[in-house]
Order: sequence, then structure tokens, then C-alpha cells
Amino acid sequence: MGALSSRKIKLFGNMPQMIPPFQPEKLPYAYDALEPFIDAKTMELHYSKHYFAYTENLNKAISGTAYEGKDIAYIIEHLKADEHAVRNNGGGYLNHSFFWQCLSPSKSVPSNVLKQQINAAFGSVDNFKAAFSEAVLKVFGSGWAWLAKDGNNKLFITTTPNQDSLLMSFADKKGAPLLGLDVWEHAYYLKYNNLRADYIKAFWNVVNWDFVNKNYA
Ligand code: MN3
Repeated sequence: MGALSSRKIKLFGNMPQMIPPFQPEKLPYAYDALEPFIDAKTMELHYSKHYFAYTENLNKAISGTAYEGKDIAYIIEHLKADEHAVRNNGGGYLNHSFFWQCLSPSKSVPSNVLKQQINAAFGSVDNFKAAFSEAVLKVFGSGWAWLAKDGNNKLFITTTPNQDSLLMSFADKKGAPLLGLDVWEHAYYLKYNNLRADYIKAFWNVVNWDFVNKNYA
């Protein structure tokens, strides 16, 4: 299996090229578009406060460093584990830019191609959802859950701590994300409090499978 590169695996195939100074990506729907599953207040704070802060702090963190002028894929792939400000804010910027597109008020379904891969890896779409949900429940503290593909296009579920990305060189399991879920309390606590399982259940109602399908293709 060759080294994964976001340039080769089209991770950003559906996203505009993100180069500094980084700007927040446009939210593809209104704050209240995902109600009642994700509430408007949470979306507004999440997007306009948390995401904007990651974006601004990433620009600050790379200012005057070797990362200045590099695109986000380069930064994510090259940053070192102890470069905390770039790691946290670069990951935060990338993960959220990706996450907004993983959600949609429009109903969609896994493509036949993706469904075949899900069946091969997990047995069925329902089994996949159960395994993904279990992974989300097991995230200790803040982090993310991912459906991803490896260098052989095989699907797997994994989680990352804090704002880490599967594309970071020190990730436990590297791969190309197809679908991500923010498991930070700021993503659900206003509406769901400590009931993370209810947040996950709601999430399945707003998954943008069209985006996931394109990420696999
Ligand atoms: Mn978040």
C-alpha cells in the first residue's frame, strides 16, 4: 500500500483548493436547515465561533513559519506532532471545512458502488451504522469519528483525538475520510446535553450521502 496523499486520493476533490490566508468555507445551508436534528443555535456557534477561531488561529500559527503560503493539504501532511498550534488549528480548520459538507437537509442514499463496499467491509449499511455509532460512543474526551478508505480503497471506521486528521503523518490509521462526525461536546451539548447516543441517532438523518459517494469515487 503506497503512502496516502490527499492530492492523489482526491480528498479535496469536492472542495475548493484551500490556500492561505485561510478563509472559512461557506456553510452550504442555513443555520436552521438541519433542525430538529441539529439545532440552529448549535450550528451558529459551531460555525461562526468555533470554526472561525480555528481559521483565524491557523493563519496566526503559520505566520512567519515554513508553512506560510502552503495549502492546507501540504500543512496537514507535513506538520509534526509537537507543533501544537498548527496541529490543533490546521486540523480544526480542515475537519470542519469537511464536516459542513457531510451534512445536508436533503435526503440522499449511499450509491450502489459505495453500498457494495460498505457491505464488503461491515456486512450491511445497518451494521456499518451500528459500528460507526459504537466508535462515536467510545471517543473519550474530544475527537472525531470517521468512515475512511485506505490505499486499497477498502473502507474502515476509526477515530482521532482532538482535531487530528487521518492525513497527519502520525495518525494511528491513515486514510482518506469519506464521512466525519464531530464528537466534541460543542457539536451537540446545547441540544443533547450528555446524551451522545441521541446526537448520533439524529446525525443519520442529515448525512449527505451524495458527498460521501463522491469522496469514495
Ligand atoms: Mn467542532
